[in-house]
Amino acid sequence: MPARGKLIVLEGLDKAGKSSQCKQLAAKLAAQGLKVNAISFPDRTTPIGRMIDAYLKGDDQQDDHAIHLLFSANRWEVAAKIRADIDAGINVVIDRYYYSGCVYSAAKNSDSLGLAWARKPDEGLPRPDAVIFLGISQEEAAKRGGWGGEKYETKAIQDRVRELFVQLQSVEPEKQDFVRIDAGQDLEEVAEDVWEAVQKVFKRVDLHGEALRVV
Ligand code: 2DT
Ligand code: MG
Repeated sequence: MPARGKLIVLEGLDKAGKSSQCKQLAAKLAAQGLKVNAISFPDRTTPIGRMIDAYLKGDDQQDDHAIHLLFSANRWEVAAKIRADIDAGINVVIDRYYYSGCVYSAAKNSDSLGLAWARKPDEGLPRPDAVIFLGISQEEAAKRGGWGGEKYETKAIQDRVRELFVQLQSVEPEKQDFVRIDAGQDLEEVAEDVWEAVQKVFKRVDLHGEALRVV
């Protein structure tokens, strides 16, 4: 029986280089003759994704809880496809997942929307075999130039997101899943570290015949 696909997530703040690392990782896996499907959240192309896009661009307003649930629903609408891919031996590389979902919502500091509440709607989603966290210092992020004009692209939110990512990674099960990489290095060095981490995950999962878990 062929090995199942692996579920690898890349996470981090804006400007950490997630999208380009995801692309490179998917290309490297494909170059090894492995099947790979690269996706990103939010997926702005679905009807729910279009509502999220309008919210992020400031064209529409949403209650903090309501938009949070839309981000989660945007993952649930592809959850079955992710699971089917993994079962079929296709590796899935994801740019942002429910970790961004938790920290960006909780960064709004609403009393009724903490990390624990934020995590609930995502419980039951396919759990990644590893989450590669591209960590970048404030100074390095600042060097990479300004953010765009979207909803969370302000210093106050980014600072809070940074703190909350640390909090989220300090408790199980997230603690177990996160692999931290210094994304302040040259792109090539970051790509090498990502590749090394991913190879370890492949070995671990295949060696123990680990099944895909749930969040
Ligand atoms: P991109 O810049 O990667 O397109 O993300 N976000 C993302 C949330 O608030 N909740 C989520 O569940 C996800 C996946 C992070 C757009 C912004 O959307 C935020 C940045
Ligand atoms: Mg962004």
